[in-house]
Amino acid sequence: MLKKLLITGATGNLGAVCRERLKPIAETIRLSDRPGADLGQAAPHEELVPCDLGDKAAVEALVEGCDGIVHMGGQSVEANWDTVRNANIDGVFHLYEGARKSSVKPRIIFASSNHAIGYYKQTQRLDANSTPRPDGLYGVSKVFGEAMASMYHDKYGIETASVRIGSCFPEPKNHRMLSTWMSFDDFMQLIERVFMVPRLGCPIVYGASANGASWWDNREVAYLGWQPKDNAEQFRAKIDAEMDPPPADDVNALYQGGAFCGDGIHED
Ligand code: NAI
Ligand code: 15L
Repeated sequence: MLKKLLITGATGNLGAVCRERLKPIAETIRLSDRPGADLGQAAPHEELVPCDLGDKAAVEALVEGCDGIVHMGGQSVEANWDTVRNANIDGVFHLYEGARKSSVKPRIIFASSNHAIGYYKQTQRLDANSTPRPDGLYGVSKVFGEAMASMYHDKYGIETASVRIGSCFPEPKNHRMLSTWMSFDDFMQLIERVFMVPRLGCPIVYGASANGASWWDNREVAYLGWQPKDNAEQFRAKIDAEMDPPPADDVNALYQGGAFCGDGIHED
């Protein structure tokens, strides 16, 4: 059991799920989000520590003493460079500097994204050795995060699972997500396995359920013992009834990153 688990981005979609579901794996959970975000009341096992990821001193203090970190905080879709840089470039540097300086060496889950590999065609099959093909500034920031995880592992032995999350929502919302969807149950099981396995290293994991239409191969991380149980196929008939599939020449049908590949650079 972890002594103190830090969850960043705790008021976000996935941070809130982690807050609710990860209680059994840690004695204390330290919850953080940006100042002003509504973290609510602290339960007896919780600590609330708001801070902006762009504030180096505050992030280093946030990380101190935590033996586990689920790093969900950050800019979670495409945005202008200042926004992406502050949360996902500076923020990740601050988090790893906090980890390096901490009195306790933490194990980290980094919420990477399928947008780190978004420009691969949907006809291609990827595994942990597939080189990045980011589909925007946001995707580039996730590649940066994976590189930071790798460097801090090689130099300082800090272990991180970089999870290239597909689409983690209650249900898949469109035809593309029949391939990219990850259920909350499967994600929580993955997080538990990452903290349970004796040696983690610094793997890349594709964050998707056992989808019949998957593009991703997680054989390289079989040692985690993660066995996703859900399959987006259970929603195919519902999605077919709700919408037409995208035309074959649409980015949503061509590229793994879908609509993000059709988005330009956000200038402000
Ligand atoms: P979200 O946008 O709901 O939550 C992100 C949280 O980070 C928010 O609560 C926000 O206030 C916080 N945050 C943003 N900038 C910050 C800053 N400068 N300082 C402190 N906190 C800041 O996103 P969601 O869906 O919960 O995703 C969590 C993580 O997983 C994100 O890093 C996202 O990029 C990644 N991800 C999520 C996917 C999904 O399907 N939900 C897919 C791929 C990656
Ligand atoms: C992401 O990286 C986003 O954080 C999430 O909101 C979804 O857009 C997801 O990718 C996706 O590609 O479906």
